[in-house]
Amino acid sequence: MFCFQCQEAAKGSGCTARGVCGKTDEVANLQDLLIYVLKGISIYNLEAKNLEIKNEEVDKFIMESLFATITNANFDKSVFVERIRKALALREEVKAQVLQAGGKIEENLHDAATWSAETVEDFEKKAKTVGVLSTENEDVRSLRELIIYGIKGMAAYAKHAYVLGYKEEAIFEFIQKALVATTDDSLSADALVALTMETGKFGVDVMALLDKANTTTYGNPEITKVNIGVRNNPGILISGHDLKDMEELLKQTEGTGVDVYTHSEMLPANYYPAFKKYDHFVGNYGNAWWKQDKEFESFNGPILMTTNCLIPPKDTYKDRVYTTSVVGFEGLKHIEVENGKKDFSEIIEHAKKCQPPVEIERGEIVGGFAHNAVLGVADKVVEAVKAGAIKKFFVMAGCDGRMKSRDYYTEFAKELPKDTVILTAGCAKYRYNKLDLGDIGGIPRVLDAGQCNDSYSLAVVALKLKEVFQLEDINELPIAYNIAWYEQKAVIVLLALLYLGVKNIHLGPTLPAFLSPNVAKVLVETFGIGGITDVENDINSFMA
Ligand code: FSO
Ligand code: SF4
Repeated sequence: MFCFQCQEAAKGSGCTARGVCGKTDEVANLQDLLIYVLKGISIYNLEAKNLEIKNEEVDKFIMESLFATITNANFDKSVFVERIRKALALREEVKAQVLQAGGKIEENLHDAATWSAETVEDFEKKAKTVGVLSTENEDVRSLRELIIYGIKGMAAYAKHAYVLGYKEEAIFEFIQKALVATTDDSLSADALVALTMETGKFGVDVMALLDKANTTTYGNPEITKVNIGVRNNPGILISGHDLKDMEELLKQTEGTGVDVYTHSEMLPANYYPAFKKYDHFVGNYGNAWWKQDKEFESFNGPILMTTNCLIPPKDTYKDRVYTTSVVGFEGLKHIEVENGKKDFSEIIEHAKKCQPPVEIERGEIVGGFAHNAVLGVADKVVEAVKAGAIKKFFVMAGCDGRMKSRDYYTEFAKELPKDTVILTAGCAKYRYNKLDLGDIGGIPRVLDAGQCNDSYSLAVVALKLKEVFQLEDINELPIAYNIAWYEQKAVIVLLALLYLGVKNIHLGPTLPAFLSPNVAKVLVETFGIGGITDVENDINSFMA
């Protein structure tokens, strides 16, 4: 295996024998092969699209397969074997459709469009030859993978919108176009850079789509105090990003005597009017994903993982973890849609037999500062900026992770001058959302917009401020960007910000291993992207 898609890539260069995340060599290889066959399907499906043949099943399969390969989503070998089989079958179906419709299929098609096998042994053999390192030129490899990771994040967000009934053909088409582009040896580095920017454009589109899906279905997030303590009933802990699962779980647990708590990236569910109305929705338990090994244990009740980030479960609580959708791990119970619905009754019955959660914290945290809520108090914000009460905003969205070096973000938040405000989204917030950083004239100094995809809200706010202050360029605003990344959703968020013209983004705690020196140089020279140093130095340079 060779994998360098996340921030925790071994030695800052790539995981080889086994992933730092716990992904096995076998699973990593099969994920590579799945992506490879997706490229093959896309070669035919783009031609099918030209012929106006609609294949929603194919679009959905590609989207979900990409999502399943995201860091910490699925560790189950059998899932990838099955997906590869399905991919090969779908590829042949689309090919037959194209031929039947009189479409043109080029000679000398890429191997991804023609290779086939039936046995797991043959899959494994092939898998070893189609990974990241099969692209020899390191700059081409770097750009190809940057695009692939971007569309993985895009696919994840597209899937969340999709389950709520929102989709955009152009997004599916772009994902497939990008997959095919990574098989094209004739594309120059410049063409790949242009495609990277286009990935950012579709990143903005997919986040806007998801924002529309979430807010139309569940209302606009409201400024909310979220309880972080516990009650004395058995509970279910729900993690990940899927709001549809959240809704179903709340409905099905109502009146059962079982409470519901969010974990990690599900915290923002507490901000939505449609969920707040449930009395048995108690609040949030715990912190970011990487602390689950301790927090799932002390929670005592069952846990539902709706998306990443899952870490390989410990035996002490393994029997209480349930997965759904693209999440998977050998030996965990998996719940799928049946007759258009997910039945969580097994989890509910399980919860009834468990002890209530052990209290690990007490109190409240405040969030819900998505675009609608912030724009609602825009006058106050603008006034505070004009009066000099707020000197600068710091966008600190992104992800948390287990590296010790991430203490930097807690220190950074603590040391920021008191006339600054942090705008956050994603699980990065857990590094500072429980510090008492105070407020500026009633505006809290940490404004949490929501999940990582709600970084879109931060962009909407920035664009609005640009308009209010009548500025030409988004970079003239008093906003600095100090973003923490971990997995591929953060890649699409970053590309979206670059597409919107945001410059001088600082990315940490380390720069991606998949950026070759030359590609990193382009990002530095064109967009002013930089890493982080130490807190004092960075704050000084940001404030200068
Ligand atoms: Fe975090 Fe994990 Fe939301 Fe990511 S829980 S790290 S960027 O999946 O998606 O922020
Ligand atoms: Fe390593 Fe990250 Fe890949 Fe896991 S996802 S194998 S930790 S680079």
